[in-house]
Amino acid sequence: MNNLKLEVENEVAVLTISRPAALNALNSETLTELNTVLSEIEARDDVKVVILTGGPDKKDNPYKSFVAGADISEMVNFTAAEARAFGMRAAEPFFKLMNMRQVTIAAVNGFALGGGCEIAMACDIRIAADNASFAQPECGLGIIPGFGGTQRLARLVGMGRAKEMIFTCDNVNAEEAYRIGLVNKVVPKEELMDTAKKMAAKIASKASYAVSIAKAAINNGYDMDIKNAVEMEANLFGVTCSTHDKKEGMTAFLEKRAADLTDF
Ligand code: CO8
Repeated sequence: MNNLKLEVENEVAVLTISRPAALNALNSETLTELNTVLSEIEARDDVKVVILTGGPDKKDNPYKSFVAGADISEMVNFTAAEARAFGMRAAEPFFKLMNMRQVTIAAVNGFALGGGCEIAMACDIRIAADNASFAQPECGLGIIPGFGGTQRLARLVGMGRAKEMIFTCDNVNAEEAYRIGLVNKVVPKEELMDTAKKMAAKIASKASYAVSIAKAAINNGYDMDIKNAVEMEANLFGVTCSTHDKKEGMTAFLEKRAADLTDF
């Protein structure tokens, strides 16, 4: 991979987007690599959580940029058809981040602009360094957020705030992002990766199959009416009741011992 780095340790994958010369902007090559590596990760039983972060800039500053957007130099001459294809090239890996059986955490270490904000929103959980900033600057460039931003931002922060961010292109700092529900927590930048890894370890220590089913229940039910969503949940609850982990988890509780949870 030219633009991504993958490290796996203790059931947690750290996937780093690394294009130092362009503040980790997403070009076609990076999106293709991302799509491939996420498929590979999803097939691995030794990875329970994926942390997505941005690599250092060309001056080796690790807290400059998460992802500074889609690559403007690639988009500048797009025809409508090329633009659509580019959008779909991103949609596939973004849906993988959203729906893969592993939990995905964005560790936002600086600029999360345009496609950077959008890829963070495709993850299950967002942790921001205190210097991180978020924006959807597309309307200042004559385009709209096209990597899911018009849809995911409104779902996360509500329509009014999403419209304000998208129409004004204003930067939102980490504290404001936390206040409006765009990120789950804000930590001093030096503590970002430790915090993300601690949360990942906690999630990985739970019943991983149950976590993946819970993720599917939340995602699938979100766009359903409540009656069908609750019925779908009951069916998935039934699925978890057929597992080793359910028997072991409950028996271990009753026997007052630690559970040996193995399903995934
Ligand atoms: N694309 C390409 N190159 C970029 C990008 C980008 N998004 N962002 C930064 N770079 C490059 C710069 O051109 C510069 O390159 P060089 O050194 O060769 O001149 C290098 O990264 C460093 O950047 P700066 O010198 O500008 O660094 P500063 O610290 O001065 O500024 C900023 C940092 C504020 C982040 C600034 O670089 C900036 O404003 N970047 C663009 C941010 C932006 O507008 N992002 C949104 C892009 S549009 C988008 O994401 C659309 C997504 C949906 C697409 C849907 C398609 C279907």
